[in-house]
Amino acid sequence: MKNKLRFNTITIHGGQSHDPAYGAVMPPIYQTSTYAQTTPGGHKGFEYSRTHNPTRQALEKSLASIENGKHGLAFGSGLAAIDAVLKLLEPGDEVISTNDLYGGSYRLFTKIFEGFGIKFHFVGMSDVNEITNAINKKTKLIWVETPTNPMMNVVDIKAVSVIAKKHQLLLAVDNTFASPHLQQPLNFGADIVMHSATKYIGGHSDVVLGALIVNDDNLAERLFFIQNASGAVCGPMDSFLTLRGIKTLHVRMQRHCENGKIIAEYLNKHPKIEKVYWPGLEEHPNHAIAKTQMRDFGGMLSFIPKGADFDAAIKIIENLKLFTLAESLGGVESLAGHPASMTHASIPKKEREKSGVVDSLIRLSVGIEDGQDLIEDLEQAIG
Ligand code: P1T
Repeated sequence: MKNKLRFNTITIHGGQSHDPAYGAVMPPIYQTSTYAQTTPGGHKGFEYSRTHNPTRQALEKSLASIENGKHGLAFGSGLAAIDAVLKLLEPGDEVISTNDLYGGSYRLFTKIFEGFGIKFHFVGMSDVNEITNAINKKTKLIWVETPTNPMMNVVDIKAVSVIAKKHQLLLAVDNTFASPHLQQPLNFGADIVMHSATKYIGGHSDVVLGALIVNDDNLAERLFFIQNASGAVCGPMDSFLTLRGIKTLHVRMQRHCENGKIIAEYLNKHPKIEKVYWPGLEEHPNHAIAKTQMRDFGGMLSFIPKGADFDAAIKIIENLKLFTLAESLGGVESLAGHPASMTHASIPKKEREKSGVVDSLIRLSVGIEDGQDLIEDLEQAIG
């Protein structure tokens, strides 16, 4: 057999082996907090489940393999994974982050880590010169989200990694919106890939979980130390559900992309729609980078109805029947959200609007239902 398997095989087999006890094909849910020892330290590699758990370990190996990385670490949520990355830093250090990013990441940066003496610069990364301009002697980390939540800006990971390497900075990429099916940031020179596996990786809206994937052994060791010392790990049941999700990631993503395309094109032609943000559209400002960096363009998009204000946008969302009004994204079912009052409400209005998150912006997570049914739902809701 070939050494290097292809992505559609890696999702199912990557890093996995049948359970040694009874040959179970799926890793069993090892619902245990601790493991018997014959003498202190006399154990089979597992001591205590905050440190290691066989189901979590199976997931971590799978996560590493789907990102083409060496080490995977799983956490209790995406934010817990981001929290672990920031704990690599010290008071006085500085971070350069995308200015359009998940509101919860912004809240963690500004409301928790700024209090511990870490400074954040939020810049538009479509122009990488903005990153270079913000670098100084205290800069330690570049935090990239691409595509961004919710404006769907695409950042050129390779170009940012050249800057990061030149200045000896860590580059972390939140790959939640793309999933490893669409892009593998380590291949473009990122040091850390982060996921809210709650989204496409889990894929069924039934689990909250976070992930980090790295290649460097020393960095992995520091992150494993933080994971164990801070303790924000995921449980065995959630690890199992996420592993099950990964096995169909490639198939789900294909359909998310197909449906994303037909809905983006439908909305883009609709006389009552002002603007559609989806990187697959030729007029998208980062379409050229998206085409080279991403395998396809995904199922996330945002749009602004013509002449709409806060109330008009909410009315459209409330009219939707197949799209469920809810936070989150990346599950098999379509969701609609209002970033200004939901996922991005923790960003001050002035800051939010600077990056385009206006009151009339609607965000869609396009699921894997029949695309025509989704279009008919949007048609009746827009009116
Ligand atoms: O929710 P959690 O698993 O902790 O992941 C946080 C997170 C991190 N990064 C990105 C890009 C995200 O979109 C999220 C979570 N986002 C939503 C809940 C949302 O509806 O946008």
